[in-house]
Amino acid sequence: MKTPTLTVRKGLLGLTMAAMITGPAPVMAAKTVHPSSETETKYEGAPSGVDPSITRDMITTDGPPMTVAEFNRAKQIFFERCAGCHGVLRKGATGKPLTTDITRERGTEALKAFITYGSPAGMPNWGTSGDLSAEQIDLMARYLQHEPPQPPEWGMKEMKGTWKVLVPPEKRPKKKMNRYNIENIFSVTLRDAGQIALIDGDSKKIINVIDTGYAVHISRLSASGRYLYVIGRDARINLIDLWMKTPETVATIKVGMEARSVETSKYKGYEDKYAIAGTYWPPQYVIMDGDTLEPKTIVSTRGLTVDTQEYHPEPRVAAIVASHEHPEFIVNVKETGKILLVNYEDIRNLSVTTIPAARFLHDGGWDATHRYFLTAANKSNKIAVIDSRDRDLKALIDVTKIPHPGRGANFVHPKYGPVWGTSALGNENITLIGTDPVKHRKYAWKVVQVLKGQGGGSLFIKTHPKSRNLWVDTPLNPDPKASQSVAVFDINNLDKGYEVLPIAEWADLGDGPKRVVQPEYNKAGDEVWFSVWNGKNEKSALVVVDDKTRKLKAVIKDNRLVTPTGKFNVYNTVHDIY
Ligand code: DHE
Repeated sequence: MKTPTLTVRKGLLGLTMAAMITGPAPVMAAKTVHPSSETETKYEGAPSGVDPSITRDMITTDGPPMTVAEFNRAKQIFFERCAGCHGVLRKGATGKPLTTDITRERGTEALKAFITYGSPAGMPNWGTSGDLSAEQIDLMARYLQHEPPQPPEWGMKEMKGTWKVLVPPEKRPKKKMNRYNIENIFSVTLRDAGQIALIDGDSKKIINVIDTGYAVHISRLSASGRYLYVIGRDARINLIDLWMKTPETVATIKVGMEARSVETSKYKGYEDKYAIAGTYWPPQYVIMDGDTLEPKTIVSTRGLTVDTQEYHPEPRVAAIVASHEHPEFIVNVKETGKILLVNYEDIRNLSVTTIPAARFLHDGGWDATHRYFLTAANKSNKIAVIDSRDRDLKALIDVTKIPHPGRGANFVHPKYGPVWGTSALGNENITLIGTDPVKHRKYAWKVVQVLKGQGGGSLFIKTHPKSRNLWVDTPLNPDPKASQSVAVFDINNLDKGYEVLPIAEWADLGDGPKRVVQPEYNKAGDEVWFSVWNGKNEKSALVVVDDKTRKLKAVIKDNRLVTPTGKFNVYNTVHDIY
């Protein structure tokens, strides 16, 4: 058995199946349209960040005959294509559990049929779509009847083995050493390049492109607005000092093998004292020193699910926000459906309030007062509302279908007062929820209006306190007319419906999927930036729209802008303006 070697696999996301699997080129069947939503497949089925070559494998005699080489090929396919939905340990996540008690009962022929044809519930038709050959499907059907390989854990020793302070705090600038308007800098995810681009929002020029974790995911800011925390899907965190002459990484650490979220402490008196990161694998979170990323306390999230109260070995950490009401991090745990309020006053003797919400917690954001955290339990079709002051669940609100808010959008509705909105992966609904339990009591924590957007496949919705526009993207919609444009509503006249802006056309990039993703405002709130997310080997761009006129203002093109997706304006991210 190979000794676990951890290799950071840049661009793993870009590897095609053919490059991964030796052996006879798969015979691709004619592609057919998938019965379930293609959207979900594109979104949930991203490759796992865990390196398959380091798992402990046990090919038991109870499963169908397989050689080690076959097992390893099947394992590679599973980690690349299936772990995102079914979990690394196959205990089930947004996809069904595939543990051997279930798969052996089904047997090889039934599993082959299921993998070939898929299901309307979201399982892709890997055979009839031509993605997997009959031989590969036979391999997978036998593989699933063996115990799932288990990646190694990742504890303090492993974290400290990757932890580097490149510039100690005492050696960092005592004042800002550059002339940038830092509050209007954008940190832009360059997803498949494993980098971020720092762009000066005033001049639209790239300040620096910094290597980060592979398939870098999100950026978050320190309370001070000086430091940027960037996390990659491979769970590598970069701490970047924006005061340096050219902003650069000053500390880095790898907190696991797969991750999505990072945040710093924001409560008065504790600003940036701690940073926290949550991982998909291993399922845990770690509290670190905010200034250096030194790991301090690691806590597993393994435990029982809120609904059936059964043990789950792989509850992944999704969104994390920092409370302004108490010295606490609010941590979404996806597969158990629990929201943890982690109190950091004493990180040796952690006190954690556990709030049962709903399974498959994902992303979310604050209401306009920054007291209430509204978060999607997306595959449960619910929005949970957490009162960060009273530390309890205010409501579980039914919405459809597969809500995906990002951090959501807050505005004052002409009739219902303050509302928070989410769009959805599974349909064209844009759901508005009342968020004012004082002056608009009867609308609080209820769906007050459902707008109809361009279609499903929406990921992000955004507005700004100085704007009357509500922007809704649909990057994962199968129709390029929707995925390559954006819908914008007039908040003063929502019933009028939306206007469509041809963002990808304005970027004028030529071939490729050119998905328009994630509206993000500048500090002044008079520009909206969009990513035109093209293929890894095609040209991408950022498009800047004038928020007042809704006219094209600028297109930022540069060969270094490889698959731009999330953009995080420093001022708006520090102050949770969305
Ligand atoms: Fe994300 C936020 C998880 C795919 C772009 N994404 C998040 C958050 C989670 C998450 C838990 C909230 C973090 C927080 O607030 O602390 N994302 C996942 C996945 O599990 C999923 C579905 C598949 C995967 O394997 O990663 C996934 N995400 C994607 C993409 O494919 C996107 C569109 C492109 C990309 O860059 O990978 C993408 N996710 C984003 C962005 C945010 C995000 C831009 C932050 C939005 C914000 O405004 O805060």
